[in-house]
Amino acid sequence: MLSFSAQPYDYSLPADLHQLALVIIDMQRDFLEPGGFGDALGNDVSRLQAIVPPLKRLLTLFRALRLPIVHTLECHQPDLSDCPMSKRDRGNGKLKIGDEGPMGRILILGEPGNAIIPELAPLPGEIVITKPGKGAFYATPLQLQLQERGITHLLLTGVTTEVCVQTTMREANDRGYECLMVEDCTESYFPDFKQATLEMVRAQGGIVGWTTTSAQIICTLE
Ligand code: C5J
Repeated sequence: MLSFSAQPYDYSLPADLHQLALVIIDMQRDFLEPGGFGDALGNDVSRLQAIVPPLKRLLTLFRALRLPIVHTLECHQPDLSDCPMSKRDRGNGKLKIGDEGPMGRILILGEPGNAIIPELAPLPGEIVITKPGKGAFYATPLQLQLQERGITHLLLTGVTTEVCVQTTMREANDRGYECLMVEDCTESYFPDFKQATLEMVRAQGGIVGWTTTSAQIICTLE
């Protein structure tokens, strides 16, 4: 069985690598570009760009090896029927979910700003999950899609580390998946929150799972 160095201890890959999926959370213009949801909440969105090159390398390797890939998008229906008022009303920004912004309506499915950034755009055959919440299992068919493919191991990447990535990882951990967060392929608007999340995940013998770098994964799988 293949394994590689991770924290808090080595991560073992499944005997059949097709049981391992790369999960890319919310790499959308809404979070990475000025004028989107992240910007409307008052964040410096430029920080998130740093993870695009290593994440692209990991994605390219998964594509070359024909291993499962999951993309998620945080989004709402145009009529906001899946957006709790508590979520829409939260915050003091000028623009709220559903309002017209420079890239179209904020966090609305199908709007230009809601799309995944072009560098990481999904290809046909890759799983794409649209989700109204922070966790990718809440109100989505993700678990069914993973079960249908026999997927047991998940590499968690994307943005933001302590919100949608960590929430999804905790949901997956409770459902029995062997989860690993890829340190240089996830980012937060708040560096301290990212660091704290990595430490939380791997504390207590890996209470939520493992963390490691994309280099460890790539040199094991290549
Ligand atoms: C947020 C996310 N931060 N993708 N969403 O609202 O982390």
